[in-house]
Amino acid sequence: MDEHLSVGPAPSFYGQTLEQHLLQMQRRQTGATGDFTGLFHQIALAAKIIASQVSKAGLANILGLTGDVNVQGEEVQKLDIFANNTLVRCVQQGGHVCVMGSEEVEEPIPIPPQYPKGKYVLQFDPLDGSGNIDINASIGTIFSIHRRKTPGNGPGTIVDCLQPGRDIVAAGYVIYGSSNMFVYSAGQGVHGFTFDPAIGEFFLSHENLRIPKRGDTYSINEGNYHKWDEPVRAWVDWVKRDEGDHKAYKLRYIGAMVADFHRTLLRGGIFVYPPDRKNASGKLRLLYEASPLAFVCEQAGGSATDGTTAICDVIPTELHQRTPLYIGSPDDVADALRFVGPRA
Ligand code: AHM
Ligand code: MG
Repeated sequence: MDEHLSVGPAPSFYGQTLEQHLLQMQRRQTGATGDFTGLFHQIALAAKIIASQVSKAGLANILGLTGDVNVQGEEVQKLDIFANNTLVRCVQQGGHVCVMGSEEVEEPIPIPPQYPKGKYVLQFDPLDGSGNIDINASIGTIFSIHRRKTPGNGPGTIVDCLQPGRDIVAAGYVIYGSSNMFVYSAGQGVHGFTFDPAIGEFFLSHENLRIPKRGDTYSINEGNYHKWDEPVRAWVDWVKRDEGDHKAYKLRYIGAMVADFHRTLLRGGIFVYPPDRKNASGKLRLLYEASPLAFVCEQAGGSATDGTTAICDVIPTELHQRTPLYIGSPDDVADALRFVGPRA
């Protein structure tokens, strides 16, 4: 009789949360103070708040342009500002960072005097691909964490911000898409967590992600074809042609790097934003767009270059420095470099 009693559907199995995963990693590190886990907790909190606003952007009447122009000379959308302020407010009081850098703010962001200054530096693009907001397509947040370089425990400076990808302690991104995901690496592989809105937590869904050695997709704004240098055009002409063993690649481009990169990470292939006649150094920003994704990509077995140097080895000289970017499966990046790389 008892076996016929219904107690509702069997509970679904939930794996490790982002926080549990971080705590487990922390326990493996001798001398870990919990600072790092605390900082991640604040970033994850900001991500949840941003995700919640993004998902009801239309309802919340938050769509549209503020009319301001950001430091990149682009019109700022309301959610960009909201995302920026959310990250700053969630992180600044935690005592884990000494300075921050954001795509939306011209100068390094100081920690207000009433809060303690920590040993980390956080840099971020609060809402990458914000042009996609109005059409309900994926957007994301990108971040990187470095150790501070300036001595002591006073306010951090621009020196703390201008560090190469090679010195990143952890980096990742949050994608606000058909589901919301938090993907990060702290130098021990790349791990992806999917948000369950009913529970309000990110759960481990993609452990130890590895990018395929080669894919079958290229991702580039081909509308710029006539603004590119000849080597970039030659590579694109080749990549979409059947030639010997090489089969023509598919083109996918949503116009939000987090989304294009996420697909590239899972399925393989290459994402490219080359220099062009309008943007001599490319369009993407080194410190809070290219470097963090290059770090994640390398950790997943992929590669990332500006055409000459591995992105992680580029020494930044400016907070909002731009860089060309070729990122993805190692064999696909190597193929692109045969066309655009330094001549042997
Ligand atoms: P944003 O940070 O202002 O949103 O700009 C960066 C975005 C990337 O996400 C995307 O890959 C690229 O700009 C798209 O540029 P384009 O429209 O020139 O193809
Ligand atoms: Mg961006």
